[in-house]
Amino acid sequence: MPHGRVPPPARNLIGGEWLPATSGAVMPMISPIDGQPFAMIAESGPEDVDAAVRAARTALEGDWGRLTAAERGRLMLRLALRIEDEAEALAQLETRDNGKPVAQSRADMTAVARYFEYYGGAADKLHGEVIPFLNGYDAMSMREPHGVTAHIIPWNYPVQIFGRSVGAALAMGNATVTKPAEDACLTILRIGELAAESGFPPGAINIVTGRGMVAGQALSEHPGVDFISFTGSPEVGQAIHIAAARNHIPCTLELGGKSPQIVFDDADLVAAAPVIVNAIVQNGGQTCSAGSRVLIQRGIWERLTTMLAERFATVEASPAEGALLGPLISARQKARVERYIDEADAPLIARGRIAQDAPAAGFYVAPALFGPVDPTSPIAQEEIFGPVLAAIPFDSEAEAIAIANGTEYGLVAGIWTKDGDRQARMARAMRCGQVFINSYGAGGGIELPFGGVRKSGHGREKGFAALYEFSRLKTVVHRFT
Ligand code: TAP
Repeated sequence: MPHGRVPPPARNLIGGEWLPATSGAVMPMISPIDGQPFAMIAESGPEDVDAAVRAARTALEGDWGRLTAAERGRLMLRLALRIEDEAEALAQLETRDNGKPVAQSRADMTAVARYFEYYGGAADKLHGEVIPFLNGYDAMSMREPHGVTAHIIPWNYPVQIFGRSVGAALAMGNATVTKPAEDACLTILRIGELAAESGFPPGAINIVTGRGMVAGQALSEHPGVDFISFTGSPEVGQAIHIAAARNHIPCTLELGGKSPQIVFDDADLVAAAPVIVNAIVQNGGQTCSAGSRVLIQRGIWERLTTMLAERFATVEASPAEGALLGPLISARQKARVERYIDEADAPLIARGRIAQDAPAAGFYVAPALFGPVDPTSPIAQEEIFGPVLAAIPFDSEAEAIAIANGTEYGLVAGIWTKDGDRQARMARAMRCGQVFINSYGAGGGIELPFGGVRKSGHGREKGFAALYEFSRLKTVVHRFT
């Protein structure tokens, strides 16, 4: 299988150089496809993180900081084209590293190129304002970068999350330090190589691999960091929030969800059923915005659950290129998902299969549809991060709203109804960051501001909104005579 050109063992990208961990420590990468080690990465410590933060600061004070917004944008557009040129090799590497089917890895490469294109094009479009003030004064606001931004990235969509977060930060002139997840980081390292080839000055993009508890924690606590972007679990998100508070710096937290798809009895079920299944099965359900609950109005319960069951039963967890469902990321994640399935306190409506040619040591889990599920039960409340869908019946609109908003999370909601008034009411009633009507955009939408409320986190990434997050406003008042 092609591996891209990451040299084994992969090294950290610090100040434009590829460096091993100062301690010399390395750690193995396990492929989810067959459970076998296939590469080594640097197991970095606080001293490596410190070197990366210093390199970012040096870049801000040097060549990177001196670039105009248009020049930054041009570099980003060049990187987008390099990613497109290398998309197939990157996708193959991502699949080996992360396990997702190649077709889904290809979509991720299209998305990361698009993030650099989108934010590269936006780099010189966000500017300050002149504010009407007193006679004899000019008052204006200007946008500035925070400085050194830290990006702590999970394993589920490594390059997409790298693109959306590092792309927006670079566009606004920040210098970045990324700590990818230890379970999937090789493709981010390869994009680091492409960035260097595209002409990014040393230190604008730094990448340090290693363990979250060591390298991730050192980065989040580093006093030289001015802003943290974190995507991952609520537990670690809370630790990041505390670390940011200790250093008095802002952060964005994107912490997952328990997103509902709400299907009313007038909905187009033929359109809804495949979208509902895809939204929980694609990427193995390891998507923060996965539609992991389906709320079904009682009059269509039988019809829709039958349609969903038919689709679920045909889904195979498989290493095939075009599979809808590949292996999960790790043995730990597989065990976690299987535990939820084994302990589910609801009837099993349908179960998919594991393909016969799936390697026995790979991390495959057959998808499961449960229902009717009590809205208070663990599989209706907790983020499983696997291909497990909880079907919950409801009678009235008010009940649907109460169930939909009745978890600690609030990231995305899908509303399926032809009634325009109900669409408008429901969109307003959802306590979350994104609402899709008669569609569902799990994972998509580069242009669409994205983020949550409560346990799903706060701050917005994607779209133009991210540029506001990754910059700060300065007011300048100029008295003249
Ligand atoms: P996390 O532990 O939250 O990992 C996310 C990122 O944070 C990784 O880069 C991780 O590095 C790093 N990290 C871990 N501990 C850290 C610390 N103390 N300080 C700073 N950074 C730290 O997620 P996970 O263990 O991979 O997955 C656990 C559960 O979290 C999943 O089952 C799922 O429910 C949820 N999750 C949600 C999302 C999204 S998109 N919302 C993504 C992933 C997981 P290492 O990987 O090297 O430890």
